[in-house]
Amino acid sequence: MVLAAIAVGTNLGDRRVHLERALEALRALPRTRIRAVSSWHETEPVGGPPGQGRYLNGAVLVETGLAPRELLDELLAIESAEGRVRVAGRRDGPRTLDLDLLVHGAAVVEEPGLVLPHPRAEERPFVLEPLAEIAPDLRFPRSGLNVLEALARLRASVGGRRGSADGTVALSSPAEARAWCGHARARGARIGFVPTMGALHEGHLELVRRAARENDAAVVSVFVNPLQFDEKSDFERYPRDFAADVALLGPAGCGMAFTGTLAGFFPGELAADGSLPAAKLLDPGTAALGLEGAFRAGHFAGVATIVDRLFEVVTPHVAYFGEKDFQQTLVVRDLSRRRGAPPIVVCPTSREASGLARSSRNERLSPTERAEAAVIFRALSSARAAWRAGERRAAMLSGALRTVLSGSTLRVEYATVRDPEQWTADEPATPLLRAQALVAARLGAVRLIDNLRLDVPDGGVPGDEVGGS
Ligand code: PH2
Ligand code: MG
Ligand code: MG
Repeated sequence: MVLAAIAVGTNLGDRRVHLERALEALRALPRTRIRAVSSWHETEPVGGPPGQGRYLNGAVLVETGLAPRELLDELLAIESAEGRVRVAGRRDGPRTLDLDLLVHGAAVVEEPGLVLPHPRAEERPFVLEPLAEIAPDLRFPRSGLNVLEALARLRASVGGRRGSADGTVALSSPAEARAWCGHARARGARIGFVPTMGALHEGHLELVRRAARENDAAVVSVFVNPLQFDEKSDFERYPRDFAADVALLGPAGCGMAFTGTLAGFFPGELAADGSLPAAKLLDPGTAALGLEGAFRAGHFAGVATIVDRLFEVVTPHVAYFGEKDFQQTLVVRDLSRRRGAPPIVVCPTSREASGLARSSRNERLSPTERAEAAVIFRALSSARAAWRAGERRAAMLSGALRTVLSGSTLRVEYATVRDPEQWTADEPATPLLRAQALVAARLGAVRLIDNLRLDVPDGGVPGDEVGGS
């Protein structure tokens, strides 16, 4: 018995009826058992005469004792029983039913009427996409690629290396992303990775442009990670529109963007209720102590766990994070040190003209609130002015923050100062050599965070390549 894969296509007559009857006939084949059937994919005709209708395509995996030629003859018999007509004698014309033998075990055959593996299977999305659902690991004996790898190669060749106006390859699962990245690396491409939760704005695009500039391929993940949300309502309200994100990523030079589900990131690891068992969460280390770690229980364990998995999927040469989530950059740097890679590049916070740090959550602010939120940057700037005037005591610097914030309606969760290179859960009591001012505050239903390095000329990031090797 060997595994054989069959492609199914139809674009004439009642297509669903043809497909159902094809399955019935396949079930009735001698010495053959159906192992899996894909869903039906609506596809645009590829090649062939103009004006033909859309196809329904699918794939079937069978276990068979029939030899390749025997199975092929059975498939041709099923096609003719279904009234397949060759319009104008063309082999690429519309058809009531087309059954193509794609792969028959390890058979490599080149005979009249029978070429195995099917010579065009690996070039056709309408073959590979359904087949990937049911047999992602099935190998094409000639190229040696499995179905996911062949799909990745196909998309990479269509998508181009650096991305173009619409050249971003958009993938819907971590498994496909892993295969795409594997191919990119095999071609020798250097991968720059930007993990995101989508709802992309100019700040994200600055990271992506930099990743594209400094590498052969910029890869972006778009995943609203449930593990890092401490508030269910925040998770539910987080904006999601993958197609809109992909449309922004092409012009920024992104080569591949992918999304996925928690189950896709952690196959076989979720509990029955769809959650990730606590034992699978990573320890986020000491940088997670205090501030965000204190106000958002479990947040950094969720961040570390997904970032670790993202790094494993993408295996980037370098990863880019925004300084806006300052404590997160410390947690991720720790993580990458423990793993030995990748180096983490921290990029300056992108700001609106008012100084407000760009954030997907800003979308939930009213125009009035948005104007009011700029007080956070004024507070940070006031602390920096105090630093420049010679103040080195944390309590006085954070006092400067709070003085400005107290004149607003923001509900401050913390407004404080840390040594950015020696993280402590609490505010340092001895005079600082370096200082990072950090603020978290709520405005209406929205929680905002921001921070500013005080001891550099314009709040830039000194030595922005940190962690890794
Ligand atoms: N089959 C062809 C030619 N073009 N296009 C789609 N979308 N689906 C098919 O099955 C198909 C095609 C020749 O077999
Ligand atoms: Mg055919
Ligand atoms: Mg065909």
